[in-house]
Amino acid sequence: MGLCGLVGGTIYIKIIISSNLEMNRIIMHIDLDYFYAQLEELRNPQLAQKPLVVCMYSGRTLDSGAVASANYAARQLGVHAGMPIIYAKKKAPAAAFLPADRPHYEDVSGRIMALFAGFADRFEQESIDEASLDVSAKCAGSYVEAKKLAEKIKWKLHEDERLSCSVGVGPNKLIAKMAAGHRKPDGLVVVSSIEVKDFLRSKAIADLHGVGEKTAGALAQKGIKTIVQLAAAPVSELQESFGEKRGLLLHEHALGIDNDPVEEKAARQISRIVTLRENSSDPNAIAVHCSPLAADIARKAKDANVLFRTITILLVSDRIENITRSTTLPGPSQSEVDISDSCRGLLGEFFEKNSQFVCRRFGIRVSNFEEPKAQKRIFEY
Ligand code: DGT
Ligand code: CA
Ligand code: CA
Repeated sequence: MGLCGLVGGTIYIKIIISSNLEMNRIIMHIDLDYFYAQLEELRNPQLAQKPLVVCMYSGRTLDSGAVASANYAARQLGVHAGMPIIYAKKKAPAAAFLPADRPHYEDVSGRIMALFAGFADRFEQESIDEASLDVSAKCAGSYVEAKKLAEKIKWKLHEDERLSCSVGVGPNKLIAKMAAGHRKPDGLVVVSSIEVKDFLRSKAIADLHGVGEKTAGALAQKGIKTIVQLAAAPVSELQESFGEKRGLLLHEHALGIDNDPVEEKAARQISRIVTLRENSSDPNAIAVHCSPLAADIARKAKDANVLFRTITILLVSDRIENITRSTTLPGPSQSEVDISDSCRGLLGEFFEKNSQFVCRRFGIRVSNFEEPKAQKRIFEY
């Protein structure tokens, strides 16, 4: 595109490189399938074919609390996340009901996120089981390459962790996330920029990011029931009802526009794990690893300019059970000695009660960071 202008009586021509020479932005969104429930199936393979429900028990009464995740067999019976456990038991009386083991899910999530990050130009963890990857340069702006990369990531995730995920590829975060949700479980949906319009036409308005039940209701009252209708609505009208920012966002999203960048976030945890030369049930033998691991972690915490408060030991048994034990310091720390002392204490306490436990791998994690001041990316292991 050429741009002509007249400045001070002289004509100059400025050449602007045409935008179609710029590389396509390609974003990948990955969402792990029925995450907590899938992890529980891995630990208890005999449960895999049966309905399985992972619960957050509130502790008030025996069954009070809500469903966190359900496998597909349980979903077929009508169980879903957020449902009170009592209802879930009525819908699926024969299902296995397990308490959520958040430290374990976080351990696995940490490993998986580190794996995903390695495939991206830029990486952003969105939740315990979701991430956005900017792969524009990696795939040289090609959707064909992006699809191949997605297949590779899915394969690697299965190879390393025996887990499945659903992947969406699109020109921005919004479309990538919607594409990931389009075919679940084990899905891979690519929506290239020219397919965005048709893709959005096929989706319900409630599938649009930012449109919850309440917004959908308010839009329906205005006669807006589809994404196409939302895209055609005057922005000013949307802004009147939903505020300037939200109104504009709804309008843009209905058109498939989303300029939100994939942003690298500071680490939320730092950890290191080692495989013992010999399996052991002796806390003193395992504790020889405390100092070197603590030194490594403390150095990484200093590099990243973060202070931690929580220290966790990770123990993997010879039967691949994962155990974690944590302690929280009275104040934020960056000290190697704080880490190794805490870990020796945790090891002693654990083996006092579990003298039969045969440890194969031992790790340390620090988390609960104080105001990270650096934007450095550090992933564990
Ligand atoms: P999906 O993605 O449809 O295959 O199923 P999930 O189970 O992966 O669901 P997702 O992606 O919405 O959430 C990821 C994890 O976050 C899930 O495994 C458990 C947890 N989670 C989700 N919804 C809730 C909830 O309502 N309450 C609690 N406590 N945890 C939840
Ligand atoms: Ca999920
Ligand atoms: Ca999710």
